[in-house]
Order: sequence, then C-alpha cells, then structure tokens
Amino acid sequence: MKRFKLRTGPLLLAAGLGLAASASWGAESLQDVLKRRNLSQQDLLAAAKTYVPTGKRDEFMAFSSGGQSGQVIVYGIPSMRIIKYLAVFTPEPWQGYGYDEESKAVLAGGRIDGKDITWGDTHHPAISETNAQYDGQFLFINDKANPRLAVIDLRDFETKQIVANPIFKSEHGGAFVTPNTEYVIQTAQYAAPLEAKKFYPLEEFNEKYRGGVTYWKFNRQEGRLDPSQSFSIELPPYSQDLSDFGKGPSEGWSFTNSFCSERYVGGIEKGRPPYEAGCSAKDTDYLHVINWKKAVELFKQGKTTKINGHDVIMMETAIKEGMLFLIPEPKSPHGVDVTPDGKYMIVAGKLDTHVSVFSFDKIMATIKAGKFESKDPYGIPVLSMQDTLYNQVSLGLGPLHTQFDSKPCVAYTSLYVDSQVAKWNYCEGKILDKISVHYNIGHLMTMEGDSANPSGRYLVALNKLAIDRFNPVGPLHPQNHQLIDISNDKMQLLYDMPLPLGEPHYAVAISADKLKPGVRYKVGTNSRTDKPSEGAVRAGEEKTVRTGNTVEVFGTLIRSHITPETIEAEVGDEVIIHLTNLERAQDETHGFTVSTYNVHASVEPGKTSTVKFKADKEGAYPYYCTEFCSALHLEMQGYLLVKPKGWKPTKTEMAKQSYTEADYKKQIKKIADTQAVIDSVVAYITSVNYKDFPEVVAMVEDAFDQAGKIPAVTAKHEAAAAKKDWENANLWAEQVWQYQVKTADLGLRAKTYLEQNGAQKVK
Ligand code: K7E
Ligand code: CUA
Repeated sequence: MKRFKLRTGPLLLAAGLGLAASASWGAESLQDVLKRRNLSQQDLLAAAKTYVPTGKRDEFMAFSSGGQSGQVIVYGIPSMRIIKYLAVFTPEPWQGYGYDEESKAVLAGGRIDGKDITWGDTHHPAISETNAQYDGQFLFINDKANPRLAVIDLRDFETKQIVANPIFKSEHGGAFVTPNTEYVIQTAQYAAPLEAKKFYPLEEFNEKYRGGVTYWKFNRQEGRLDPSQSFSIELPPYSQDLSDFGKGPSEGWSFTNSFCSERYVGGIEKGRPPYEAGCSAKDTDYLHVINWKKAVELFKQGKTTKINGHDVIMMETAIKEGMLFLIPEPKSPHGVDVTPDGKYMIVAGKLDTHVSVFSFDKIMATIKAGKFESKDPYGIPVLSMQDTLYNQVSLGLGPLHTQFDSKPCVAYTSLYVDSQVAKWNYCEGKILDKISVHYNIGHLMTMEGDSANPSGRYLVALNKLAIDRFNPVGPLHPQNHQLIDISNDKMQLLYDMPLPLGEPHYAVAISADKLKPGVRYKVGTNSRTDKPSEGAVRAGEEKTVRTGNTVEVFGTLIRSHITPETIEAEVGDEVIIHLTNLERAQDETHGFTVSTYNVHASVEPGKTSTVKFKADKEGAYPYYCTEFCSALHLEMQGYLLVKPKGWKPTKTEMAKQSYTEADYKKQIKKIADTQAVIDSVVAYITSVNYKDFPEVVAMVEDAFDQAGKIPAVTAKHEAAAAKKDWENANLWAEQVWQYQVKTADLGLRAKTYLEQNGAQKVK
C-alpha cells in the first residue's frame, strides 16, 4: 500500500484534492473522508495545523486557571489536549491532595482565621521569569475569593505553598512577576478594613475601607514565598484591578488599574441606585503607578506600620516619598498590559471602545517635572492623561485584555461585547485584522505573551460563553478555549476546546522545551517540602511501631505488594501510615487507601506519603493500591484490623491450602518456560543497539531490578521443598514467577519499542 504523504502543506492542499484521490489510508481515501464527514478544505487545513500524531508532542504548554475549581489546567498547543489538572486550592483525590498529610500541610498554609478554605477562585497564573523571559521553573496563581497565592514547582507540577494575604478580603491583580521574579504582586479588589476582623459601617467607607498592593518576596533557592520579607502599600478604596510589572526601561515600576474610583457604595434593597450605576458614573478611573524598587527600600528602612503583623507602607509615607502616582484612565478598565519592550502600558476601557496606550517616558518626564493636574482626595498626585498618553485607538466594543506578537508593535486585544479579537499596531495606532470568536471573550493568550520576547504563532481566546458550540450537557456549559493561528496577516480560527472545570480567566503558555520536569523523586522524598521524609524507609527496613495509643507504620510499595500486609490496631488508636514507593521505573505510581477512613495517597516513584486517622471503629478494613500498576495490581492489598480493647485470639493458625509435590513440579516447569521467554527477549534486545534508546535503557534497568529479586526467593522455595513444606515451596515459587512476569512484561515492552523505532542489529 502506498502511504499518503502531506508533502508541502497549504499550497498543495489548496490545489485541490487531486493528490488525495490517489492516496489512501486503508479502505477510505482522504477525499472519501472529507465527503463523508462534510469537511471543507479549510477544515482540513485547520486539522493539519493542530493534529499531533500519536507519540509526538506539543510545541507549547499552556497553564490555565481552573476558575472556581481552584485548580490549574495544563494543556498542549496546538493539539489542545488536556494533559493534567494541578491541585492547588481545592482537595483533589487523584493526587491525594487533601487526603495525605503532606498535602494537608500545604492546604493548611491557606487557612484564614484558623479555618480551612477548601476551594479557590483562580484567575491569573504566572510563570517565573529570568531577565523577563519565561524560565519554566515555577508557576504562581491567585485566589480572588479568599485572597491567597500559591506556588507550584514545575519540576514535579505540585503545589508547594499557599499563603493567605494578611490584610485583604479579596484580591484580583495577581499573580504577576517582576522580570527576575524577585516579587509576585497581588492587589486588592473590593476594599475593606485592613485590620483583621474589624467592623466599620459602610458610611465610613471613604475613611476606613482601603485597597492596597502586596509585593510577595520570592526566594528562588527555596522555591517559596517569604512572608517575612513581603510587604504591602495602603491604597485608596478604588477597587484595584489588574496589574503588571514594568520591564526593560520601566523595570522597577508596577502598574495597577482600578474601577469604582467613585467609591460608590450600593444598596439596591434600600432604594439606592445599584453598584453598577454608581461605580461607572464618572468618565475615568485611576491607573496606579508605583515605584516598587523604592517601596522595597522603604520596607528595608522600616518605614512601615504593622497591620495584622504584616508590614504596610501607609499612603501618607508613599506620597511623601514620591513613589505613588495616579493617572486618569477611561472608565471601568480591565487589563493593563506592559508592552514587551517595556515602553508602553496598554489599558482597555471595558465601557469605552478605546484602548489607551500610555508612554512610560512621558509618565517619567511628567513626574520629573512635578507637573500634576491635581491631587486625589487622599493627597496622591494625579498626572494628566494628556501628558502621559501616547495614543488611543478605537478597537470595538468591550475591550478587555491585550497580548503581544513576536512582530514589533503588534498586539491582540479581546473585545468582550463584540465577541472578537482585534489585531492592531500600537505604535501606529491602526487596526490590522479582526476575527470573531464564540462567544464573549475574556482573556486571550499568545505564546510567551507576557515575556519580553513573545513567540507569536498561536493565540488562545478564553471565551466566557460556549452557547451552541458543543453537544449540549444541560444548562451549565463548558468553557470554550479557541485556538487561533496568528502566524499570517489574517488570523485563522483552528479549534474549539471545551474546558469542563470552572471558568478559566487567564492562561500562560511556554515553549515546551523550557520545561524539564523529573520522572522520579529521590527515594524517601516528602514532595511537598522537597526534603527527606521522616517516615521513609528502604526495602527490608519496614516496621510498625506502637507508642502509647499510636500505631505508626513505616511501609513500602513496589509491584505488586504493600509491606506490611496487615496492620493491627486497637479501637481508638491513632494510625499513621508512611509509605515509600521503591519503584525507579517511569510512571510506576501506586495509590493507597484504607476503606472508609477517607484517606488517599498518590505515591509516585521515590515519594513517601503519609496518611493519618483515628481508628475509631472496630472491624477489618481492606487497604489497597488504587493505581492499576501491574498485572497483580488487584492483589496489592492488605487489612487494617481494628480490634476491641483487650481482645485475645482464640484461633492461632491460618487456614491452609493443600499443596502437593506435583503442584510444585508444575510451578518449576512454569518458571522454566517463562525463563525461556525472558531469555529470547534478552537475546533480541542485546542483539540490537538498545543503548541508543534512553527509554529502553530505563526499561531494561527496571527489568533487572525485578529479576534481581529472583535469587533470594528461589532460595526460599528450594529450602521449603527440601523440607517437603509444599505450601511454602509452592507459594515462594509462585512469587518467583511473579517477578519473572514483571521482568518479561518490561522486556516485551522494550522489544516492541525497539522494533517500532528502527533499532539496528549490532555485530
Ligand atoms: Cu476574568 Cu483577568 Cu480575573 Cu478579565 S479577569 S476576563
Ligand atoms: Cu500498585 Cu496497583
């Protein structure tokens, strides 16, 4: 059969289906399929641009907020295949998140007023940067509802830390990072008194309610935020919204816009006009311009006031020190995005058709000249729009967020009301192209679009409504992420991806080759602290220790058994089970749960996880491995026996099967036959250049690990046979066979891989 080849892409495809007619996959030709599925050439082109064949990988990896799910969604671009959900603010059973002790400690970092908060409203992920380039080391994401911030380590894609903002009650302008990730920004959204648990009536809104901005210090060595080196600046109650950090010429400054600078307080139930009217009455709101490097100096000089134990630079100090300024911006804006060259700040006014491009040079010149048009009610100097604006472009209805292309001056802005993306040139102030999206786009994202060097290529529209795009699933629809090709002058819509996990607000995408995640932990690692676990043991060191009313198990997991296989406790005991996964093989995760005690752990190779509970009811509770890890996975089991207090056994022997010498001989034959299979596979593998294939080398190592256990067990069945103890002889022989099966399984997988990947014979 002649294989169909896509030789030169668009040109040939556009030339018609002449080529396709002569080429076919099996019974149907390409043309047959297009006809049967009613697809156009445009569809075929889009499919060819997004399709990633089996075994091939995506060029970019996107990290999307999971909205109300409190998680992060990881997907590939251009395939739009979802690859992982990362548990962040919300318990997530698959990863054991919130069901093992290590992850519970992370979630506990996000407690507010001593209470667990088991969900989050995630909005803006940010990838760590070095010299304003994405470096692929860490990911940050905020929780708007309960003002918190999380750190995810991209070596293992696990959440390592959650911190709660010490002075805000809600938060929106985060997470965004400085060009070298020294700080992560968070700005308040809805103003509230900064002091914890302090009541002031809404009549005192202007005097007692405050907004603010927090700069969280990031310690890259530790991979953690350092609250002791973090601080905030008190701001007026202007509903601070999105933020961005300057870079290049504007490095050292941060920008935050706001809405409801009217400081209106609603009360529709009391006959007052609602918030939406009172908060958009004036023509302008304020862009906050802050010299954060100066703020760091003030913090270090101790020019702060402690509020809830946290250092706050009060507005008065910020004004006196000349580090806080306001600029009027078109009303109710949403995004403020600093251009890749750091020269301009682009502000989209939701209720205005214009996008305003502010010039950093002009802002600095105006500040330097001390040319302020006024002061706000709190005494903050206000620069005029006229003095600081570079240009204003009317793009369409409801402009929200802006992202950047690899081509200089080219930007993309989402138009919420128009349901469109506008491509425009911010240097020349002209529109280049528009494309409709489905529907009501919020954020949009280009590849590495927040960095100083965006990659262009693709744009994803994060649409708020999906309406009619997918098969209906009831009144609650999935979100719709639409992939758009931006490599040509005209934008082309390629793909609709339903996202069924909360409402993602923003996403960031990084070139896939910048991510270098590991495949295993150093044996005995607590993955949430990155330190050795105190519960870790090596093979052969497993033990159960009783201290008072605590039963502490130091166990291990390896295909296909849990050591120990029985755990005994008395009712009322506290049971702590540490489990170390001794596997070295890639993707050999074991899960662990105990019936009805609401615990679960996902124990990846090398990891140690701990579950803890009070054995508060008598009974026999099966525990087992929850990942289908091997052919004998179902047998990866054991019992937690919770005995009544003071219970004494009456029966002292386990029931026996009757095994005979004949059974044993059969086992020996089975072992010999299997060994023959293993030998033939080994002969094949060693006859080819398998060492040129790292994946195969890893499998061969793993196979040797399994085979290496055979001699010790062989000695056991032979010793039992010598004593005519046919039960033990048979069972240990069976165990030898189990190790053989795992060895053979790996060997066969390696052989298939080599055959499919063109291994060459060696002499
Ligand atoms: Cu939904 Cu950035 Cu929180 Cu706009 S935000 S859409
Ligand atoms: Cu281990 Cu299933």
